[in-house]
Amino acid sequence: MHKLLTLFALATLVAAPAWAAPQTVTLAVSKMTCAACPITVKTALSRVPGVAAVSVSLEKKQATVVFNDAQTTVAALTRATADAGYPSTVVKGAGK
Ligand SMILES: [Cu+2]
Repeated sequence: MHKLLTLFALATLVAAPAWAAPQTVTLAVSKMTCAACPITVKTALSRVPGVAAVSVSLEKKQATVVFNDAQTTVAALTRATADAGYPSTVVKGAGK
């Protein structure tokens, strides 16, 4: 019985990445200098398919993004901000 539970736990771990799961990532966004910048960044991130929520802080120069990892990747998010003129790097979360 114990062995069976272990196997089940392993199977769950292996299967997990195939399921759609909401992920949260915090990005450090450079070049935000005025009140309009966060709006541009937020719009750029919101347009990425799979993004569920975006909040951008001008004070912290950070964007927090909730996204579906079956539809998009952190790389696509950082590319979106860079394309809008604000290169970003991952601060924490999503580990990929
Ligand atoms: Cu600005």
